[in-house]
Amino acid sequence: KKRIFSGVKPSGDLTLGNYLGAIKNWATLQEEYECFYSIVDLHAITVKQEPAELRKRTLEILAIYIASGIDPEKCTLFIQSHVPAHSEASWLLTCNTNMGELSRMTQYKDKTAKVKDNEAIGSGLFNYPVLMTADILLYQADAVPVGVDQKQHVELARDIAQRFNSTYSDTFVLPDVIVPKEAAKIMDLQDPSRKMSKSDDNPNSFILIMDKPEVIRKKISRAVTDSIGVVNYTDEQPGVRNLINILCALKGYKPDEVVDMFRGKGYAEFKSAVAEALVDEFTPVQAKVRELLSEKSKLEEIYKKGAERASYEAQKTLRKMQKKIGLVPR
Ligand code: AQP
Repeated sequence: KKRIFSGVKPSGDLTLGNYLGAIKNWATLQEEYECFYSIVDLHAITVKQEPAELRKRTLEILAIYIASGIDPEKCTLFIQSHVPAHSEASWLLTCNTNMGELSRMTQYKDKTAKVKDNEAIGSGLFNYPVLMTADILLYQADAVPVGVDQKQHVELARDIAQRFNSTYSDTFVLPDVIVPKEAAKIMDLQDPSRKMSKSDDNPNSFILIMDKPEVIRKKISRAVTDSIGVVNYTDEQPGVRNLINILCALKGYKPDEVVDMFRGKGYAEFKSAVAEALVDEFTPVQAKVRELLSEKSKLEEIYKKGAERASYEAQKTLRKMQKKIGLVPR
């Protein structure tokens, strides 16, 4: 079986973007691949986190993975910081990465665009893609399923792997990207030119996986559309197009089918169909999350077993890296 690695960072409560762009797709892939899925807490701390919140959220995300259909018997589920090889490999790779290539990463540019002063930008944010490279390469992943926003980081991981291989001899598998079709990029409900992000300040801009039905309905009814008033799938109507994408990803429709379904109908009716599709999708997930969180020892067993299995694979690769670089074996 080919292998995949992916993760979500617990930097906020998970959104519909994380669900459709990542987690839902991961559940499908587990049948075909050997999967390593992580909660990448070391990535979350590239920006300030409230410690108690971070701890709580990390476990909630593990519960969300399982409630969304990811089977801990089939996949290795683990918390990134439980496998120290990630931090160690990250340093070894940092020393094989240039400032130039990191400066070109659009996520870094986006996240720092509004910050005028270099003193206010954490260096972790700059080095983030190197840690992500370590995550991927340690497991010799053949592929990495991510939303389009993360594609550039996976390409960088591939470049770094290639460079390491040619400097020190063949060490890493070169990872490919797997991007889901309809849900590659879910946009912000208030500004459909931006992607939906869990760390956005305005809660109306995103739907959370754990949002209550009435909150989901309210947020969708407030989603920005346009004054054209016709449900169409075009660049001129990015808000409507985003809602069509969401409906398609949830219900398996094609965009044209949705356009046909809502011909002659208003936005209110269309939005209410989107909201109900979301409520139908998330209600059972939320119930399962609550059940899992009430049995903490079960979750603990899952992440401990996961860390053990992940460590075994990660250590193998780390030892190879250390040896090739010239570090004396213990
Ligand atoms: N809007 C999105 N549409 C599709 N996929 C998305 N992903 C994130 N947002 C969307 C995918 O979710 C996975 C986990 O992402 P992450 O948590 O590691 O980081 P991110 O991409 O930076 O996600 P956020 O929600 O935007 O977090 P913040 O706001 O903290 O930076 C990835 O596969 C990503 O593609």
